[in-house]
Amino acid sequence: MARLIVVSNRVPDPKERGARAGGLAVALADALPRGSLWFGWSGRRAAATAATATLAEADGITYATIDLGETDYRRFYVGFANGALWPLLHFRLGLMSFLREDYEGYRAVNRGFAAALAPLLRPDDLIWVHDYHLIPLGQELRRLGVANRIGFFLHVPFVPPAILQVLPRAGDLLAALCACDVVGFHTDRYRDAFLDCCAEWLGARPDRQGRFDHAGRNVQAVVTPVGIDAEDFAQLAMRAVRGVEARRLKDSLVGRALAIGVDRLDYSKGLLNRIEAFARLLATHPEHRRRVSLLQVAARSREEVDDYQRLRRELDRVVGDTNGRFSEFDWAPVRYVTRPIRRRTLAGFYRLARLGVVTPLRDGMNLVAKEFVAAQNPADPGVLILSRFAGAADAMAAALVVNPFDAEEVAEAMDAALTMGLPERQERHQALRTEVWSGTAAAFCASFLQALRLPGGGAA
Ligand code: GDG
Repeated sequence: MARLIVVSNRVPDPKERGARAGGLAVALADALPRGSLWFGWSGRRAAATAATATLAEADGITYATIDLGETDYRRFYVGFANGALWPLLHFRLGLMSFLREDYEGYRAVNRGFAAALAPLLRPDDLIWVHDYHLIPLGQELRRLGVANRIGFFLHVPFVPPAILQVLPRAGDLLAALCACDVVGFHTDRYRDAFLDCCAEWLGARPDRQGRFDHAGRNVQAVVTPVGIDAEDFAQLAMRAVRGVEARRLKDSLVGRALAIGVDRLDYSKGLLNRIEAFARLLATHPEHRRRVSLLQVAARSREEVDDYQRLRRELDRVVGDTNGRFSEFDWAPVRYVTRPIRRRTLAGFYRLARLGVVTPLRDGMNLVAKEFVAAQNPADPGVLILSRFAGAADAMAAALVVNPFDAEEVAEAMDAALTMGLPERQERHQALRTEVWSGTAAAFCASFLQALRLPGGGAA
């Protein structure tokens, strides 16, 4: 078996496993084969970006990390990746800011990553690059003479040409991505948008398998949706619901229903719209007052980016307004937690919840939707409300699928969920469960790697 090299912006600290919020780390940690090497940023900042990686071993995986210099960190990570690409790929053009020096910094860090990774490679390694921070990495590796198979998976949505054209240098980035052999997406829609962009900028003429030639290479665009280790998470939830934290939460509810939201504190997750929809529920359906509490876990994220600080202030205000408006001396509608919670504890909280509220304005996939389903008790399951703009909605039609921009529609879905009878809850849960148990993290890795291993074959 060829060795697998995974490259992602952040490499998790193996000692912190399960402590940090973030979908990519969760999906990969669940599925990496022993013997793999995981390369990327350590999460630490230094005076200058390290030229060589520091190696560490844990559980049969080698972690190779480099520290980032302050200027590179600001231009690459804060500036271009999270100030330009993230908003663009989530359809938030008004939040996108582009500076040439940030773009140059982004390209420079990708060059530096390639230079630090190349000496660690063996000729038959399979290289799997992850996410929008590292779009040009494949091209930089090729420039250093790396001839290995290289795959790239995008964890966020891909946008149609009318949106991508707003980004200066979009054509260069697309061409750079096409130095990879396989480019993977969560859904057909993202892959089709990518192929449309390649047709428009690069003149690509893809076949029905998403294959086309560019600059003397053959590239294949595949759809391989991310999932979770569902059985493992279900077991975790079953144990955790009997633990101290879940019992404390249950006691504090004194028989009221629990609605739960779990997200990084990010404007793509629709947190403001969600709180407003919950306020709408309480205003238009007063029978739910005192009968339900929304626990919103919003783990702080990317606090160095101004838009994230603004969102946090705005969320503080909207939660305060809602609680001020509806609270009574012994009940508050919204419980709002910005400290990260341990994964195991979260699993128990999901299982206690009658309602899972997953309403991003845009989301590549959204693993919380899958975790919520996996954690439920099939005999008495909670109901999932899911945004149609999450990639997860493509295969989870048995959820209550909503448009998160329509507060009334979301409030009505909350009412429907809170009043839904057991047979309908069970029927919907069974359908969702089948989906979550088949689309696991292991299945994701296997289908992407199958495409990467087999020139001319693989997933479509
Ligand atoms: C990107 C894409 C795609 C959240 N708060 C806490 C916590 N979390 C965990 C959740 C879940 C993960 O973080 C979040 O995953 P998502 O998929 O919802 O979102 P992103 O971080 O934006 O991930 C996304 C994903 O990549 C994979 O491809 O699905 O669309 O944006 O696992 O449970 N975990 C802990 N404490 C928290 O407070 N321990």
